[in-house]
Amino acid sequence: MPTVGDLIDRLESEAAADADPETTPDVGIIMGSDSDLPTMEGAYDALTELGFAEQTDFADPPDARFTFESYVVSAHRTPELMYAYGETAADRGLDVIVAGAGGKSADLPNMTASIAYPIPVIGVPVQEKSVDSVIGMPTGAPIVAVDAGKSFNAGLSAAQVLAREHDTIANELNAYQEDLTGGVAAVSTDLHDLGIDGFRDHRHE
Ligand code: AIR
Repeated sequence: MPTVGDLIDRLESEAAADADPETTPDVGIIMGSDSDLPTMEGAYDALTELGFAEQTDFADPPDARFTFESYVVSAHRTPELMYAYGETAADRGLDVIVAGAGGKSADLPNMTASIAYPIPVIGVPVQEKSVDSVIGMPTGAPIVAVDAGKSFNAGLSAAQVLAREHDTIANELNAYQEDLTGGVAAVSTDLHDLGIDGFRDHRHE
């Protein structure tokens, strides 16, 4: 069974590898527990919708140009791993981190924001009760955060950060927004033209 020490060694050797930035994961998705996965999957959904692929092997990137990786990192159960992840993030080629944690002591996003600084961290409070601990940072120690559970938006925000440098991602973001707008227009037209009863029937068809 792999140990936390093995994972730390892995991160450190990847950081020392001086890999070509085009082959490293662009976005790191980390969460306090695998029980956060159903919530954090939204970030995965957003990024895959924008054409990102998941990188499961640092040394063997997928064909897609833009990639993300995912790890469980607990601020309280594995603080050394949290430090290693934040400290190696830049050298491992990450440009932005999406970090989610739940419970009242949801400290992974805020601590990672300080350790990985100046890499931006987008915090996801997994539950409503986690919001204060994610966003409550002192002056000078910034974090960007989304509302409780809104990891899909965190994925979009991560892409926005990368889009400042990469036109391909900006184009994907614009196409996504056009689809969203078109979807509202279609629903609005149907609601009006079919009437509420007709719209309900149409939905259940
Ligand atoms: N958590 C894990 N390590 C530190 C914290 N704060 C959070 C996880 C999860 C919650 O504790 O992010 O939302 C419960 O975790 P578990 O593993 O008991 O289900």
